[in-house]
Amino acid sequence: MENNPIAVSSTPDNTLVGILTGSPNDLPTVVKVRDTLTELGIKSEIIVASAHRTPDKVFAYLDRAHREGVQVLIGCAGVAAHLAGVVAGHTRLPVIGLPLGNGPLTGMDSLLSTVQMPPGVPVATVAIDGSRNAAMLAARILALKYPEIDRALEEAARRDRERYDLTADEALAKLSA
Ligand code: C2R
Repeated sequence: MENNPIAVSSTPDNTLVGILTGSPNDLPTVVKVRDTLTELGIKSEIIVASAHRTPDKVFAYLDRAHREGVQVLIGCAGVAAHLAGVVAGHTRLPVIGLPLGNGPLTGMDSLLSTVQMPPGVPVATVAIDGSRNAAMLAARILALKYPEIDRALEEAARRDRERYDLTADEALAKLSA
């Protein structure tokens, strides 16, 4: 990059998004958040920690995240999903909640326990298992500061719109390919 001033990145090298999740069993859904952030050129990290089972690990991570300049936090959890809310109570960074649908109530429990926060402690809650939107919302917040992320979002939206330029038969052929 040093040889090419045009390619100088406006995005810092450090991790910008911390993704906390309540159990290793959540990881198949939660890695999709990281995948989308990576697709947009955003560095993130996943921490498996539970507000119920390992609160000390949650708080230790939040201390480190603050020190290391993480700017957006995403809390993912199923069933009695208190993780994102507890995180929001311990930081002034923006917190996004991703309710997971892996429990016996298929996510209505996690949705309500993530979204129904008391006034003053907001958690921006996305849909049940809405891993892509959790990442997209984090990216939109970061795009206010980093033009490169804004451009990546613009490009992702352009690619998404391309699907609508196909005829129905072309789209069908693509679906069955
Ligand atoms: P196990 O599969 O490990 O028994 O966990 C996890 O996110 C998981 O979806 C079952 C579910 O419990 C959730 N969990 C929470 C929290 N910690 C774990 N909701 C929390 O702190 O909110």
